[in-house]
Amino acid sequence: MKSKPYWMRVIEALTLIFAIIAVLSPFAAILLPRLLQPLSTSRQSEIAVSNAWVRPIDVPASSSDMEGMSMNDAVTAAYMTIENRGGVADTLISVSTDIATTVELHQTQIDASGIARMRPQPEGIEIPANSIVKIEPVSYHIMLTGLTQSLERGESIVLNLSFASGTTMDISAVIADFAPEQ
Ligand SMILES: [Cu+2]
Repeated sequence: MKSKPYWMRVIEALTLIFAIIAVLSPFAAILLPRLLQPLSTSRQSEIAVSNAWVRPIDVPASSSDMEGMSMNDAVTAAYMTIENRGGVADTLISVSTDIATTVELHQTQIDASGIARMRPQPEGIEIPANSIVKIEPVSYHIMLTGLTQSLERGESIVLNLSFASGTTMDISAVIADFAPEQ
């Protein structure tokens, strides 16, 4: 039996490649825009996070060797602007990050004698429908305790946010002494 000529095999191979591309292209059309979406936006809940920043802190290298004792003295705070573009309220319920053992949502309140105190917000921070909540030094902060590394100005860290709606997102927070320019 005579084998197929070389040119026919080439055409068959090309046909197969084009068929695979044709089958996969609708998936690419669906997946590519999702991959290209900015890190800080989420389709499902219409929550958008911007201006995230975290205060720098120096964690001595030796302290992390001491079984978490003095390591947990290292404390800093993160801030950000959260916009809810949807018609349903949502709540930021928790934040986590690789670089801190504990992350808590706190509110800053000035008491009768003018002293600023922090109050944990175990229920989370509500982001009402169609509104912007600023987690900023005078209102709320995200408290990071037990840092495992120093935070150097100009670098950034990743924070994972979880909302009551089930939305989770990774956002990048720049390490700085002040909020970034809007
Ligand atoms: Cu605090």
